Amino acid sequence: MKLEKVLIANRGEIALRVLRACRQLGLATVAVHSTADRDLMHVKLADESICIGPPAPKDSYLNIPSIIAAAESSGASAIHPGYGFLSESADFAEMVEKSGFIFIGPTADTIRLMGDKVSAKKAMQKAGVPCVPGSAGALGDDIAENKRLAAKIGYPIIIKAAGGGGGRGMRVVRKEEELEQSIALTKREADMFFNNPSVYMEKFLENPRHIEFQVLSDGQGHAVYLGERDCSMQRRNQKVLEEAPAPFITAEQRKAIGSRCAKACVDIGYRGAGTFEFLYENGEFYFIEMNTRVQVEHPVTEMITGVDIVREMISVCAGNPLSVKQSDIKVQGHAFECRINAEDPKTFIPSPGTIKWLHVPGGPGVRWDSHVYQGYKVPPYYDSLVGKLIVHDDTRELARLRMLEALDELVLEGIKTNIPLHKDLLTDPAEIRGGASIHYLEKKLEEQAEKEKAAAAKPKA
Ligand code: MV4
Repeated sequence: MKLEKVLIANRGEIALRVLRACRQLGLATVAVHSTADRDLMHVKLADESICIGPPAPKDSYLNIPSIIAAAESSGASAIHPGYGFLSESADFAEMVEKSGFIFIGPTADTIRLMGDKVSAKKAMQKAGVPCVPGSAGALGDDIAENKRLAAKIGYPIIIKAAGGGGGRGMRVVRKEEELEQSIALTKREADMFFNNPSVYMEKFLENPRHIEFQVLSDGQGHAVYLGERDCSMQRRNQKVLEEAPAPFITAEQRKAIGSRCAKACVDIGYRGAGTFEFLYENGEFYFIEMNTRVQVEHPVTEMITGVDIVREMISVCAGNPLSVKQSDIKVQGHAFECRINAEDPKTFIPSPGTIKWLHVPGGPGVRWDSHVYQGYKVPPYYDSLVGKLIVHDDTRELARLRMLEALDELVLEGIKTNIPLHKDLLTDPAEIRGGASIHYLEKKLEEQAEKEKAAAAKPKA
């Protein structure tokens, strides 16, 4: 089928990012939006727009029949799901394809394979991607057998839901006495949350970094890796600051892991943009999950490789072969991304409202991916991301300094933002060094809260 018109089944900055890529490819665009999102920038810019329901995501951005109906009535030929919402719903992808539209992402079967973390791990192991040591598949009911397995792996271990991912449905077990209970509890939660009681076991890594590899694959036998990102700076599974390349990862490591990820894509007939998530500890990479969508933090990879990931994912899903080959791809310089959220920088409580004043930084190597404008009212119904500030420079230190300058120039008034948190983080000795673990930010925030409590309790001299 020829691709002429794309329906964008998302909102906010990613909807605008997809619209820009469509424009560049000469494709017409259809924006679908909730009643709370009539004023979104991409709705104004799209060739057509259709209201698909009330503010609650389940009634609009997660409403499959409404979205398919909008595609029908607008004559769109493809649907781009963005990230979040329906982007990793195999049922949605299947419905889209069965209704005669192109799903801009992998096939429903691939999404299903990767959505089940047990089958994903098996597929990746088979393709030669290094995985966390653990159970060969889902755990059975034989307690003695599970105890033997845990002893062999070595405590601490972690029990994870096969249907989980992104940090939900996991439990760390530190001694054998707790194993039986922990498996039972995790199974019950998994059944409730994911409608799938299946769980598996892994060695628990105490202090890893989160490093992920970006891939692009055309489903016609070609795949490339675009290097890696370090996303270790996170709080409650929400990434805060990302960078590419990952500090202290060598070109040899990049090639060794990246080429295995690309090969795995060819093996499973992967189509579109994808991310292989790894934990990195003591110099070793351990695969944990694959994300089958475009990710929030894709711009840092675009900055260091010069590849337009969103344009390329649309192109390959339209049936074109990859426009880049591995030898074209060079990692150049260093990039950071700060996620700018409408939230209190200390309590993290969301801060929706009207943006009264906006000034965006600029200059060489500065990029602002955002849908917001002066006078725009951030609605309370969705996640609090209002923009992504991305910088690129020749070295990590120059990029860090460039980000600090850009953060100083960025003005967003009328709502609270986490800009102060970013300024603090980018001057933190551990961030200056690079390579902090996934627990660093939460520990730092805890220590800061302790100090403030102590200071408040102390009577003034
Ligand atoms: C782990 C782990 C330690 N050991 N698996 C959390 C999110 C989900 N994607 C996987 N997660 C983890 N899996 C083993 N075997 C620690 C985490 C983890 C984590 C991983 C990435 C980014 C942030 C995290 C925060 C807490 C725990």
